[in-house]
Amino acid sequence: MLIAKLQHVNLVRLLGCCIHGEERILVYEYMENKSLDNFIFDKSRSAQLNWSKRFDIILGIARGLLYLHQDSRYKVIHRDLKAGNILLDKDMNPKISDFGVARIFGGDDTDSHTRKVVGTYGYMSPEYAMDGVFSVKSDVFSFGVLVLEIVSGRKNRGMYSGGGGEQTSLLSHAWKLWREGNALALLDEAVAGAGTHRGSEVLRCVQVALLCVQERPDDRPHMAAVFLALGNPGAVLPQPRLPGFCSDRGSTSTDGEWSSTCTVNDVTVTIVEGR
Ligand SMILES: *[C@@H]1O[C@H](CO)[C@@H](O)[C@H](O)[C@H]1NC(C)=O
Ligand SMILES: CC(=O)N[C@H]1CO[C@H](CO)[C@@H](O)[C@@H]1O
Repeated sequence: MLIAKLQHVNLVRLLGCCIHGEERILVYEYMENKSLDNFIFDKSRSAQLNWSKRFDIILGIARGLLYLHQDSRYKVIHRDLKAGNILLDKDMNPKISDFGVARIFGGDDTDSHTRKVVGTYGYMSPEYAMDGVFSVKSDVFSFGVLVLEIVSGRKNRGMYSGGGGEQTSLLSHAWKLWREGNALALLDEAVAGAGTHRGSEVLRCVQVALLCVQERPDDRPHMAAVFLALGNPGAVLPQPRLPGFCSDRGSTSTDGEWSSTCTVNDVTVTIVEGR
């Protein structure tokens, strides 16, 4: 019932359903180009997604999520936003799918607790993964991860070599490059090589994504602000603070080539990378 009532160009459309004995089937519109993860994480197919297409996809996902959070008559928290849940139609327009775990909220509820944490590691915000607290801001966190994945062509799950031989997650890798003023290096080689990207747009996407994945939910922007920031070249954006989960990587070692002190929630955390 919920899915049928939600209609937006960036949400997959439900055509019908079938409940027959044990079998429950939802029938969606057909998505010719499968899902986003098939493209961005695949070496041969990622080249088919140039920067302007990726940027369109990011804007489309933001539009769909803004609708779920704010512009539909219901307030819906998706709870499992990830590359595999972004379907692509024949023109590569993104459509958010899989509302299996979505929650619908009345006007005044802002967040909620659950004992059953459902979602996908790598996309879950710290407060949701650890305490089962979810809100629109946990979706915003997942959106930030997704944007970093679209920009870089890398999965947040799994570790990457950060260059100096050390292993690093996508979030801390992005944060490190941002702090070094080298965020353009995050761009997928398949895109960077083509040379048709607009650097200022890439940087704005990375900055917005880092704002979305900040540790404290209150520091993260709402989707309305995210959408405005993405589409507005003149937007003046705050400097992001330390991303979620990255404080775990705090280390007492100071002999790294890169280190940074950041204040999070009145606690001073030192990150050392590149040992
Ligand atoms: C990006 O790819 C699309 C097709 O997917 C094409 O229409 C467009 O011209 C390309 N843009 C650039 C800047 O190469
Ligand atoms: C980039 C890409 O693979 N696009 C395909 C999406 O689906 C349409 C319809 O099947 C194809 O024509 C496109 O080539």
